[in-house]
Formats: sequence, C-alpha cells, structure tokens
Amino acid sequence: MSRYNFKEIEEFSQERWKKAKIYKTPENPEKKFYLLEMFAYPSGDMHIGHTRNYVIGDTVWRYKKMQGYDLLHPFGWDAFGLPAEQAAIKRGESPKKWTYGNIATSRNTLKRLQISYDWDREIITAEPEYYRWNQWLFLKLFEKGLVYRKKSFVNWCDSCKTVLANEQVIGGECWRCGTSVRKKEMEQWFIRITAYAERLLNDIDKLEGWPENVKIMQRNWIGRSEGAEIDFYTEDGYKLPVFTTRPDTLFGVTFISIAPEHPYARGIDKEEVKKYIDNALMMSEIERQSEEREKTGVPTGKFAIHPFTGEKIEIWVADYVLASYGTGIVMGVPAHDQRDFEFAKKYNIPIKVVIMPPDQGLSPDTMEMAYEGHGMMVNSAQFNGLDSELGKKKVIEALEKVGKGRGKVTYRLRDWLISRQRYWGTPIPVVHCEKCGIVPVPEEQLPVLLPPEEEVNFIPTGRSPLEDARDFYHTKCPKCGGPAHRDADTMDTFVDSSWYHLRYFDPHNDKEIFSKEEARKWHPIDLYIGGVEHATGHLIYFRFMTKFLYDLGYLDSDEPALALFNQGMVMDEKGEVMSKSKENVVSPIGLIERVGVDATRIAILFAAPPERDLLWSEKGVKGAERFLSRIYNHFMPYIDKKNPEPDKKDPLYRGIEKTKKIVTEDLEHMRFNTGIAALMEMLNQITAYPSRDSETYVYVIQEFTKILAPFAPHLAEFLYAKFGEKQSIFLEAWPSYHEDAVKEEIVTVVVQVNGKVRARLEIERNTSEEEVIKSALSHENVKRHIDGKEIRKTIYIKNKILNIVAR
Ligand code: ANZ
Ligand code: ZN
Repeated sequence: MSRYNFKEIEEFSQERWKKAKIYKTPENPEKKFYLLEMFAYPSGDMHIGHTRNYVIGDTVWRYKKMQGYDLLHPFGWDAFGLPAEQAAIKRGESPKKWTYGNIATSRNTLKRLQISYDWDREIITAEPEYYRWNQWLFLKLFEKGLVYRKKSFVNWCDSCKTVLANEQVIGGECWRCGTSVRKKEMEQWFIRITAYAERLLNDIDKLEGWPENVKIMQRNWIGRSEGAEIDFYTEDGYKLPVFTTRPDTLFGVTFISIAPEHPYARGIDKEEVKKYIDNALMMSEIERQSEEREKTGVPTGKFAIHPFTGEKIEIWVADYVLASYGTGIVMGVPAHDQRDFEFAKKYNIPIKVVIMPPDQGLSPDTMEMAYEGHGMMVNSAQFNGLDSELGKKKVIEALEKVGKGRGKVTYRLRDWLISRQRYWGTPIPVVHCEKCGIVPVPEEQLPVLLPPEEEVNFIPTGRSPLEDARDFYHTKCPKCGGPAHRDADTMDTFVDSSWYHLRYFDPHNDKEIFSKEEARKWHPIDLYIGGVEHATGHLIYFRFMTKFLYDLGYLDSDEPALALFNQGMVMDEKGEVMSKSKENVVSPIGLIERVGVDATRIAILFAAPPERDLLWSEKGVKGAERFLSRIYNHFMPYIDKKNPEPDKKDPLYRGIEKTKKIVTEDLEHMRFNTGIAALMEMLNQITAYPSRDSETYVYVIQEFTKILAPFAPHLAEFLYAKFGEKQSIFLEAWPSYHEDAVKEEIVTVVVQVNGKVRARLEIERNTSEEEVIKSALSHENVKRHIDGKEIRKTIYIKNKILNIVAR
C-alpha cells in the first residue's frame, strides 16, 4: 500500500484549485463576506508568527466557502517605511530592490502555503498607482481643512532622525528602535483627526464584533474629559486659559502652572526660567508625567488675576503640565488635586480648602493629601453651600455670564502628525511658493512621483532627503508659475494603511480611489484579523479614514470592520519571542518542505486557541504528521464507493454526526484547536471500527473528509477526488448533521438523600451537575425528604448518583 506523501498530494490538490479558480473573487456577490488579514510589512521572509495569522484567515475562508459565501479575501504589502532605508544605509542596498525582493520571497511563501488570496487584487503601497491616492486623500483633507501645517513641539527620535506620531511613542520610546523620544520644535503636517474624536468615541458602541479590550483601549486613547475652560488674565493683560474638570474648585486656586513649551513661558525673560525650560524639554512626556517623579517648577515672578475674587495668583512653569493637553495651562488647587498638593508642599504655596467632604472636616494645616472627592462648596462666596456636582454647572454659568469661561470637552487624542523627514514614502503633494505660500498640487498632476533613489542621500540628517533631488525639489508654482519648491517630506506609512482595505474593492482603478459601485458590493470588512498591538494606532486611523470617505460620499457606512479578531503570538519552546538574533526563528518554508502544508497548519491550529500565545514545539509537528498519515492509511483503501447508506443505529454513525456538530460550532467561534481535537477523537473511533466494508464506514470517512477540509485542505481535496468527486471539495456544501443522532442517550441517575434512595431521574447523558441538582430538587419525593432541612452538601457522580446531605 502507498504511504502518505504530502508532496504528491499538494501538487494534485493545488492543480485542482488552479483549474477551478477557486480563489477568484466573484463579480456579483449575493452572500458577501469580506475577510481580511492585516497586510504585511515586507521585511525579509515571514516567520511562523505571520504564518499563523494567515492560516487562521485561510481556515475561516475555507469554512465560509463551503457554507456558500461569496468571499473577498485579498492581500497586499505595506511597502513604504523606514526599515527599507535602514537596509539601504547598512548594506548599500536600494530601498526599492530590498522591498520588492522581500515581497517576492514572502509572496512565494504565501503561495506555497496556498493561502486563499485572490492575487489579482494584490496591492503594493510603494506603487505610484497606489500612493497617488494617498496624495489625493491629502488634497481632499486639505480642501476640507482637515490637514494643516504647524510649527510645534513634536516627538523626535534621535536615532531614526525623524518625528513620530503620538501613537508611535510607546512608553516614552520610539516604537521602532527604543530610543528615548524627546521634544523638538519643527514645522510639520498634521491631520485634524481630533475633529472626528467625538464620532470615533461614540461609534465604538457600534463595534459589536470587536474584543472588549480593544474598545477600552480606544476609549482611553481618545480620552474624553468634560469640564470648563477658564480665562485667567495676567496683570499686563495676557490671556491664560486653563482647562479644568473641576470648575467647582475655582475658589481654591493658589497658583497657575504653565507647560515649559508654552509661548508665554518661553517669552519670560528670566535666566532661571530659561534654564528650567531647556532642561524640561530634554525629557519625554512619560518621564514628565510619571507619578513617582517629584514634580518641579520655577516661579516666573508674574501674576494672574482670579476671575471672581480679583486676587493676585503667582504663575509658575512646571514640567508636569503637558503642552499638548487642554490648553497647556493648569489652575493649581492644592487642596483638591494631589499633583498640585505635592507641588504646593514642595514650594510652600498656600493651600485653600473649598470642598468639604460629607463626613469629616478638612483643614489645610493638618491634611496629608489632597481631597479629590465631592462634597459641599465652602470659601466660595456666592456658591457656598452648593453640592460640588451642581456647583460645577453654576460656576460655568457664572463664568459664561461675565465672558471669562465656558463649558468645554477636551480629548486626549492629538492631531495626527503625518510628515516624515525620510525618503521611502509618499511625497506630500504641496508646493511652497515665495509669492503664494502653500499651494496644493492640482489633482490632475498626481501622482507626484518619488524621485529616483540615486539622486538622494538616505543617511538621516534631520533634513528631508528629497531636498537633494534637484529636479524634484525645484519646480514651478502651479498657481503663479513662479519659482517654487516642493514639500520635501513624505507621509507616515500609517496613512497608506489607513485606507488600503478599501482599495481592494477596485485595486486597478486609475480614475478614482475606488468605484462606489464596487464598494457597495463589499464594504465593510466582515472579519478583520490582526495583532492587538495596533489597537490605538492603525485601528484608529483606519476608522477615521473610513469615516472621512463616508463623508465624501464614497461609502454607505462609516465603520471599516464589523468584527475584529486578535491572534496571539508564536513563541519558541521556552516561551521566548522568536527573533533572528536569538536564532530561534522557525521558517515556514523549511517546515512545509519537511512536513508539508497541512501538517504545518494542523500544528499551528492545534497548539493553542488562536487568540492565545502559542509555544511552538516539534512535538506538535510530529503529532500533526501522525494524524494526517493515519487518516490517509485508514481512508485510502475504502474510497471508491458512492452514496453509501449508513446504519443510523451504528455508534460510528452517531459519532460522526456529533463530530460534525462540534466542529461546526467550533469553527463558528474560531475554536480551531478543539475542533481538531474532536476530529482526532473521531479518528480513534474510526480506526477501531471492525467492518470496513460496510456502507456506514464509507459514509463516515467521506463526511469526516469534508469537515477536515478547512484544517487540512490538501489531504481533504485529494481524498475527495478519490471518492470520485469531479469538482473541488470547497465547492461542496458544508455538511449538516442529523439532529436525532446527536441527541445524547438517556441515563438513570439515582438520587439519595442522607444515604437513602429517594428518586431515579431519567436524563440525557452528560447533563450538567447544576441541571441534575435542579431537577432532583423539583422531584416530589426528594422535596418531601428535605423539607424543613438545610442542604449542606451535594455530591454528584457523573451520569450515576447524586447524593444530597441535608440537616
Ligand atoms: C483644576 C483642578 C482641581 C483639577 C481639582 C483637578 C482637580 P483629565 O481628567 O485627565 O482630563 N490638567 C489640565 N490640563 C493639563 C495639562 N496640560 N497637563 C497636566 N494636567 C492638566 O484631567 C483634567 C485635569 O488635569 C484638570 O482639572 C487639570 O487639573 C489637569 F481639584 O484643574 B484640574
Ligand atoms: Zn506662487
């Protein structure tokens, strides 16, 4: 007899799929399903962690396909970005060649793995046919006032020599290289994502199929705060607005503190203040906000006037105040804000109690920490006696009346900094003219092509390399025709990935970003699969851009994805992250050459639930190989019977019907590991079955093959063909199961009360303990014997006896 030969099987099955063109996206979907895995950054060949992601997606695809869905399942490459330039600097390679070489390698791996992508819809963001639409979006945003240029303090990485978006600063460090991020003042482009803050926040409620943790992260990231903006004026008439969530504490203000970046602070002509500011700017925001670090500040010698009392209040510069939040100015209320309390204690600033807690007194002389709770307003003139919650409203009303303040909602979300001083990205479609200033490039002149790499120097200097490319940089103003130069910055690659999911609808359209008609067929994504590390970056940006395109009328709903699935990571046997430097990386190509695609898939899917981290082990691979070759050995000789009639009373028949039910439910909930476990158990029943010539046996192995198909597609397709089926197994309908057969058999459970038999219950096998106790307690005779007593304990022996101890 022949043996399981995965190479032969792979060739055979892949040929069948190719002929049937099963991965082609249907033109006119009736039952659409848009399945998407996050596209890949092409940094060398992919490792087993990526493979896991795509195998999960492919398993869903094959299951949905057999359920009769019309699927869109595309793939693409997030091809711009810094690593390509770094490779260029390190090894003298061309960023373009490096990127496209990596794409070719990874694409080949995906094809070897037979991931069910429709390659006709592949996109590469570094192609002008793609990035011209980044530029088009930029122009549209510009038109709507949603993109602007501003000189401000930005996150700067000294090692990458580029600015970073807030989302790219992780714990105070550069997300790419881990260098501590500092502030640098530069003129940069921003997308006004904050204009969408409210919608981005409210619509989180629509994301029913998203994991709760991602939704919480997004809510916190957007960070809505309700309060007031209150205008303090300096003695010399300069307005200093503060943002506070506690306007009810206004009478407790004993100082004002300003962020070191603030223009007012920087305008103060005092040696001490200047020195303090220089030092503070060297620190990251995270360091500055750290709870442990002692808050520091410096008095400016200037005073502001309290809007109600007219008191003089000293102005300080303090590093715990962030320039990028609220107004960058804080009213200091030491009695009711812990940071202000510590600050006041350190610098001997007076403390004034204005909120009295409900159940205790409070005195500035004895308090050891701020009282941040609510209570009754005191020392607050006309507001005395008010509850602090109501007081908030009353204070705001009073401020509004005199024009010195207003109710205000503030978000933690910052505008999205999108310009980068790097080469390998989308050129910003703007011309700077001496006469006309900033002039957007007219739409019909798009794309603004990235100049050839021979003309630029990648070594980061902090200045944009595109300035080197003379023919690119020097140009004529589109408005006046006079001498002008192009903007030399390129776009953050998160712009590319903020809308790529929409380009797949119509990837080769050269008239429009995509046609509305194609979008209507497929939008939105039904299941999006990718890493949780994108929770507050990409997953916010792509929600924003989808909303923007909805507002432009290109889409008929404004959320990109109905459901999101975060897969876990793949670690080595010891639980360590795989990395080239640790030499513990498992290459998918090596593996599929050694054990085949199906065994690789089974090993990945069986090792852990897909949302959990997975410890990669050779044992798992061996188990998968054994599983598949057992199937082959036990199925192959019995394949040539058609339409077998199973014996419905046979336990083997009942077994396969139950397995179909379990596997269907598991696939429905993406519990691939338990689905495979059910298949393995069923296989044990099959291999122990004596009468191989029976129609029941043939029926069972044929049904088994169908539910094996999403997990081990090659072997399933091969066996299916051997059953004599002409068309692909993936065009076959997903099997239903026979309801009667999956019902559990009835067992008798004896119920004892204090050791004496009081009832016999006829119930389904494997009924839960809770259910058994419930039905025992409702049994008349049992009720009579425990009447008036208290149940102390119940002991249940599954499917047999329930003991009740009652006293
Ligand atoms: C006065 C006050 C009194 C405050 C009090 C709190 C308690 P959230 O909830 O995070 O929005 N704040 C405002 N802008 C700031 C900035 N740029 N950097 C650091 N802190 C800032 O926090 C709002 C509170 O944080 C504001 O309310 C302000 O302090 C402070 F009893 O104002 B509060
Ligand atoms: Zn001009």
